[in-house]
Amino acid sequence: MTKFASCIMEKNGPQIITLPKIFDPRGSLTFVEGGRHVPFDIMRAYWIYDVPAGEERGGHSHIDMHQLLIATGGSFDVNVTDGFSERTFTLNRPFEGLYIPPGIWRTITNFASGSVCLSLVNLPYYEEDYIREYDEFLKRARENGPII
Ligand code: T46
Repeated sequence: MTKFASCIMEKNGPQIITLPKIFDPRGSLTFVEGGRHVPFDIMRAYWIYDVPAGEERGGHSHIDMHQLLIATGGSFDVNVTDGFSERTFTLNRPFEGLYIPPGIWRTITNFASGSVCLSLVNLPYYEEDYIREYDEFLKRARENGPII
């Protein structure tokens, strides 16, 4: 975290980061810079959309991946746990992102029709970074201690 001194974080766990919002009569604009607004370099972006009603995404944790999730359109819930406690964040504002550090199990639920979930992360895609078995996640969580 020290590398990113300009990114002010209250704590290390999952948290909402309010991004700059440039109001303009033509419409609003929001931007994000790696290392400035989020405590990691942004290497990859992907987005989830056309989610059928009642479907759920996620259901895993990451070993090294830092992430910012943004509802660029619509609304959904991000349920996070560190294996000790859990929280639910509702994302529905394009100028707010949910920062998720490594070691957090997440599920994304309650997608409103037409929602888009943008994800900005610090790593390329590789399956070895995923923990997809909840028992394995809990074992690692007990070794690492609480984050939330
Ligand atoms: C996360 C949540 C929010 C790729 O080939 N490249 C990629 O960059 C990504 C993200 C996925 N994929 C492939 C891997 C799977 O065959 O796309 C397929 C679906 O991925 P997955 O089942 O992991 O999707 P979600 O919605 O469960 O999870 C995704 C991200 O993988 C994950 O990092 O945090 O969105």
